[in-house]
Amino acid sequence: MQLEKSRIEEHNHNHLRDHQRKFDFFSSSHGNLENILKKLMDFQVAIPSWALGTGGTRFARFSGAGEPGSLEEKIDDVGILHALNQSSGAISLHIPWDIPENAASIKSRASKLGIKFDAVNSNTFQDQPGQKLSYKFGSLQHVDKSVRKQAIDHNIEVIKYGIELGSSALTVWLADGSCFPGQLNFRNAFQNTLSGLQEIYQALPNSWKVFVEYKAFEPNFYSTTVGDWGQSYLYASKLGPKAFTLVDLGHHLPNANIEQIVSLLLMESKLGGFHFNDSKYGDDDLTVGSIRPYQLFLIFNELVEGMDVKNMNHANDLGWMIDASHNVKDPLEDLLQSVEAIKIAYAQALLIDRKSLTEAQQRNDVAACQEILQEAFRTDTRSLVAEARLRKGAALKPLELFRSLKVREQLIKERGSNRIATGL
Ligand SMILES: [Mn+2]
Repeated sequence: MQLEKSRIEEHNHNHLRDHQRKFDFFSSSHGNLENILKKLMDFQVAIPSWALGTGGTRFARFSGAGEPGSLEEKIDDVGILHALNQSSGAISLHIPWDIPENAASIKSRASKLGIKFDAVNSNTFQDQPGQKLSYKFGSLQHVDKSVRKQAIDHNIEVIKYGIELGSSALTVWLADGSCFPGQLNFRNAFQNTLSGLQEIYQALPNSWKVFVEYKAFEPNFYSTTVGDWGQSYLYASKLGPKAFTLVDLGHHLPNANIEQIVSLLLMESKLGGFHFNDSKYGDDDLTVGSIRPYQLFLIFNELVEGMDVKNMNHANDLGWMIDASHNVKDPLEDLLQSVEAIKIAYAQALLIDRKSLTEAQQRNDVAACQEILQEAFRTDTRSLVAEARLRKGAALKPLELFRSLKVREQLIKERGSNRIATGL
């Protein structure tokens, strides 16, 4: 299904007076907002193809209904999100879950909906039906050269699919590691992984980037071969200028200072992109901003400051992606909430009084530093984010419109209640 423009206009018309009152009040205390509005309008967050269906845990998966059963339907779902918020203009595909059988037709379907292809993701963390060799004991780190070769070939194949779709980045997340002390020679595992990544790097087109994503633990519980940002940074540095670290918010040990990691990676020009999500205990893959919105704001504070120092384009110079799993919510509703949370935090970070903060830092005025940051964090930026949406022809209240148009009910009618999306 596709959303008719007139339904969005009707919805906005009904909410316009209320919105205008709130936005006028906001503007009256914030001066010229045109620059910030422009940045908010440009900022797009890629939707992961694997998050459009219901996720599960290792215990159970409780299917939703009307899930997308093909890559075409997944693109349609992102089209619905993008029509509602004009902030989800990209999709990040996972191979082999979303192999584009006919790249030209997939591309044109996406482009009609205003959707581009963000980073493509390889998968060597599970065995596929008919696969020759197993990844049970790792992929690029494996002691057996032929398993490593199979994993390298897969990544190169993923790049080829990405080229056909107009993507320009490859994300590599490896589950490689060990579950017990003594299982693995750490240095050999690192060297094997590095040499595999080097071969994959050789296959990257000039305009491409490769993102090396790290994760502290799980599915391996004793060691992970790309376990933290230091290890990812080491790989990315040894690989070369097209290699970067990818930060997934859920992939750290508890209480890690992610904003500091972000700041230093940016300083070294080695931050490639983001997987947004939120968590309470581990890699929970929850809705962005649902548990720790202050952390999200502090991360955006470092992003905005660090990108501005380097004159980077906020919208395009890093990869912005969601990586989440929706076990109990409607995936599309959850994704609307996540994109909204990202834009609220980004807007708050854009409002920080940088000059005063720098001056307060210089005089070691710790209380003032905190006041300045929290002044921005406690600002309700929802009307600002809504104004940016309105100007792009999106809905003032995306989630409300999603519900009042009965989008999910329509998708169930079209697709049935038993369709299960490909993915985890
Ligand atoms: Mn991730």
